[in-house]
Amino acid sequence: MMKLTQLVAALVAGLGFGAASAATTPDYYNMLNGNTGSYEYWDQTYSGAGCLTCSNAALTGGKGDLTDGVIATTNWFVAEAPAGNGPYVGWTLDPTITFHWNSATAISSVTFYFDDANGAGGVSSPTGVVVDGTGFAIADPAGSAPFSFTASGLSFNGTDLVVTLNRGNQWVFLSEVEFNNTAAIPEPGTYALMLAGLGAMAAVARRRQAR
Ligand SMILES: [Ca+2]
Ligand SMILES: [Ca+2]
Ligand SMILES: [Ca+2]
Repeated sequence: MMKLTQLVAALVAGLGFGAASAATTPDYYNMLNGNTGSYEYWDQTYSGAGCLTCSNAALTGGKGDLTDGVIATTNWFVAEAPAGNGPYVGWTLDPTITFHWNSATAISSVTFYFDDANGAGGVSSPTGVVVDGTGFAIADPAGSAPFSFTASGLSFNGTDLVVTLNRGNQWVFLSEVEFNNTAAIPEPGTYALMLAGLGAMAAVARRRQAR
């Protein structure tokens, strides 16, 4: 039988002290490739199937610019010049992206990293995103710098998270998408109750041993 000290240790470990938020990365994402403009705003490092140098080609089963950890810090006309193989994927349609996990995954928030550019070259912040069927409006930030938007309060738990970006201009430019799950951490009062319960169990166990 498990000793009481081991039981307490196991319970404390199971509660996950300090683990308030967990990032998760999808196993792959499916979408239509970006477009050609002054340069080529494709997802050229994409690891799956599809034409990496064709505008709006179906890309399936891989990962690339959107989940490589590289977040653009300058506008498209700086980050993409002159080759167009930079950190962004840029579209002249409202892209729908399906992010896939091989096993069911809980997600409570999704953060998008967009360019703003205030209309330079037809690139502006999007008017909103739809995440797992829920619409989120995005206000055009003051200034023209790249920015992030977090869709929070989600209760997704599954393998395929569908996202649609709604353009505010001719183009939408996206460089990264991050996924997080904020675990439900018991409040301190819960711990106190549990410890009191364990204390009572220990007292009972001691009494039984004494008999
Ligand atoms: Ca990236
Ligand atoms: Ca790119
Ligand atoms: Ca702006």
